[in-house]
Amino acid sequence: MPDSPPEPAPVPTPVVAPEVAEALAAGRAVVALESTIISHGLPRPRNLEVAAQIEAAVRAEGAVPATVAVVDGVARVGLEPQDLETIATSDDVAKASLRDLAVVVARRGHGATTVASTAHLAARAGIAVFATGGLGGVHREARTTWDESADLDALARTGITVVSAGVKSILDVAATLERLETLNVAVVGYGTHRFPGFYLSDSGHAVDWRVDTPEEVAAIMAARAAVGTDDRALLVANPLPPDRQVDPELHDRVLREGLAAAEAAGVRGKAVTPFLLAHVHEASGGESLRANVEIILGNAALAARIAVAAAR
Ligand code: PSU
Ligand code: MN
Repeated sequence: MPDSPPEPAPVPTPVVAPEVAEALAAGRAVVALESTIISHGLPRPRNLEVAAQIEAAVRAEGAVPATVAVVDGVARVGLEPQDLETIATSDDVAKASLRDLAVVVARRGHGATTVASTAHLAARAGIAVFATGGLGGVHREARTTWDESADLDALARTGITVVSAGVKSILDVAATLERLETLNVAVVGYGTHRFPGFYLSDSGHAVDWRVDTPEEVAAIMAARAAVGTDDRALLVANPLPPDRQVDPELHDRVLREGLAAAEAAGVRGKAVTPFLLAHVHEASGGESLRANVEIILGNAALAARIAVAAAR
């Protein structure tokens, strides 16, 4: 008998951490968290510290955190401390948007999930609420580069409530809001009628709906299920308080320089966002990093309060 070729190892299926699975089964509050902000969005070694603080902020409001990432080829919803450390410190962590997930899993690699892939894996696990810093969206110059974040497509087809401080100000905010409207992704401002500008409390654009309590968001979530529009995302836009935003003058200068530097360096594709964020963090002398951390911690806490209200 000729030797038959070795059986390929089975593909590892996504793993929901026991604590997260138990909370979901009991109907308790869970908040999903992305990991690209940890691996590609924040500088080391601060990133690992912040990753732990984000989870703590969720717990402090009575919800269970579920950070999402691919570790050694296993898509995980809920990470152990050593997994979080791998994503924060390893040099071979791919930025894994939705289309990259299967490649990273098949290769048994590490992947940090973006808003798109985090929302996808979290919703599949039955998680209703997700916190991030800022969403991807339509880039400036998209008319010539066609650079529009895959986050938008994922939000249009994933039933999850996402808390963010708007979209990053490196983007074309007006165009992104138009795309969200086209894609039927609902946007509500938390405590405001203005769409936040990530580092800035106000992007200069309005939103149609304002909510003021987690209970109001939970009521909208229930109504979405009732009318059948819960097959796509609900976006809760949560601004930094005005006295915590980055000085608008510093913000505009640093951003202008960053866009010029990206253009000069020929940065393309999924490298654009990490490049611009790193430039802004460096050029603002830590001020944007301070704001970025406050944004994500504030969003994690609000997401937890919404998840708690929705679980009642
Ligand atoms: N917000 C941040 N830092 C980040 C990101 C968002 O403050 O690093 C990440 C998110 O994971 C988001 C991704 O999904 O950037 C968007 O990347 P792109 O523009 O390549 O789609
Ligand atoms: Mn892009």
